[in-house]
Amino acid sequence: MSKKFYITTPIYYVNDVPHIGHAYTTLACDVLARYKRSRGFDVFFLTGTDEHGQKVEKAAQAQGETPLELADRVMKRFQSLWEKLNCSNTDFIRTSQERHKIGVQQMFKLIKEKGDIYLGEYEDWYCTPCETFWTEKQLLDGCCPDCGRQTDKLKEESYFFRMSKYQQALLDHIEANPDFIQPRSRKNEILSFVKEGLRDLSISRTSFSWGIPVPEDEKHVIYVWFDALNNYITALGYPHTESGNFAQFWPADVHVIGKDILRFHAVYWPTFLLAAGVPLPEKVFAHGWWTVEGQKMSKSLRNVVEPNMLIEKFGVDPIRYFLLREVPFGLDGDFSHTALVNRINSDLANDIGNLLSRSSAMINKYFNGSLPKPAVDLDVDAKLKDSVPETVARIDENMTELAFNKVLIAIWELIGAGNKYIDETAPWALAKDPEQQERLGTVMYNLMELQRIIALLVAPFMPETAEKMQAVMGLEPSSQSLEKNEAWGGLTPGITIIKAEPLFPRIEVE
Ligand code: ME8
Repeated sequence: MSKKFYITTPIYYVNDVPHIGHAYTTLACDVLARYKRSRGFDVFFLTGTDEHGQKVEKAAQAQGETPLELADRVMKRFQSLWEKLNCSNTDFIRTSQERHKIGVQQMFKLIKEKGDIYLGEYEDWYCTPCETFWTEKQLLDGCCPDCGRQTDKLKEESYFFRMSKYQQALLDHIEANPDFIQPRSRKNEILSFVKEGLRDLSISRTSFSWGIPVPEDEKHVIYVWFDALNNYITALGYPHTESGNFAQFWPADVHVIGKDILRFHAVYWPTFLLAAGVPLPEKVFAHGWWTVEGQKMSKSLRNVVEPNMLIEKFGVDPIRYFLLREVPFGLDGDFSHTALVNRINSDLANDIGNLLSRSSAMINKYFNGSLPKPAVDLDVDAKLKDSVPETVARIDENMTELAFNKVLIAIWELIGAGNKYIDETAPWALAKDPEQQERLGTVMYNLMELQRIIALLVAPFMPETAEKMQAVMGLEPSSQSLEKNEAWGGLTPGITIIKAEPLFPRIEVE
């Protein structure tokens, strides 16, 4: 049986439109999904939308549409962005789908029958005009954070999940599985939260109706997190656990999320699963937060970075590259146009772009576009070839850690080695001496062969660029698995090398 890999993004709320922060998470998952496929894994890559709740119900009302109509409209924007960004997700789950509802209700029933869901009373601050409950912490000077009016302490009947019962089991799991919460620096934050004591969790509401009804008590709808988190298993066919995707892919290998929702994924989710007797995910990875030109991204500051606009201006691959290269995954980062343009001009146009233009132009000039046979091997060649397996090993190691920026640094060192190889071997000088024809041929072969492998390595990050590079060498992208093609010597002498167009046009700085 082939190795499996199950990776998920958060499901995004439909009360916001997609921005660069959402794109970041989904792209990171896409890179890992593509890399794992290239390593021979059977990959299930899930994303989707979180569509229920009072906010969506109200926003729809305000616009004179049904909540489902609103969700249909916004979810399409997410879906079309993922297509544009070349995301290779296997499935797209919506919490309004029947398959999700069935799974969530089943889980609710099962935990309730076990006695870990019970009916109680939920007490919090209620804003009557907004019909919204707020926690003490959410209030602004005691008033509703949305409309600024007075709130009252109110009670509502609610179902509770006995989360307190699973405190010790969760602590034991976190201690026994040091990789469960990543980056490791975030583990302590979760440990101290759990050690302070887990309270039972309110998981239903009667104050709105846009949600999944509680089985056998339909005046309640299941409250957001119990609904949303279950997407990770309902998409695989839960409650059918014996066969199909659930049997093949669960437990998830990694849930990739932003640091804002770590607590829900590292505390609520595992306790739900413990109660339901479902194995826990292997890993939850919380990445950092993007600011824009030094400021928090927000609608009121009108600085929300819209991915479609960026794609139009700079192209898909530069955005994919920039987001994963600029900031170590796990840390916060700042998005600035200057940094983006600098990366495009230096790393993309200069480094990888020039290597292909220079080498393909020389093969066309000196060998009429026919790839020569390697013959004379010198130390400088051996050094270049040896750097390939070293780089691949670094990539494998860093991909496991989701250290995308380190993977890209390693690839760019290899690109740098290629450019240095041209300077050291000075093909233009060899070309002047007819006796050096074989040597010149060897240099040209090695340069192209290096780039055949570089194309494989950059493919998870920049799939279109990899295809363009492969097209220059007449290679079919579909047959390019890293697993089968990483060994030196894949290019057959005599094939035609096309003179490459620049991979990335330089951006003039205004
Ligand atoms: O929280 N920087 O959905 P959401 C980096 N529906 N990442 C960012 C970001 C930023 N400035 N802004 C958003 C939800 N993100 C729930 C999740 S999962 C069962 C339910 C990314 O639409 C980041 O991944 O608010 C964050 O976790 C996610 O968007 C929140 O998306």
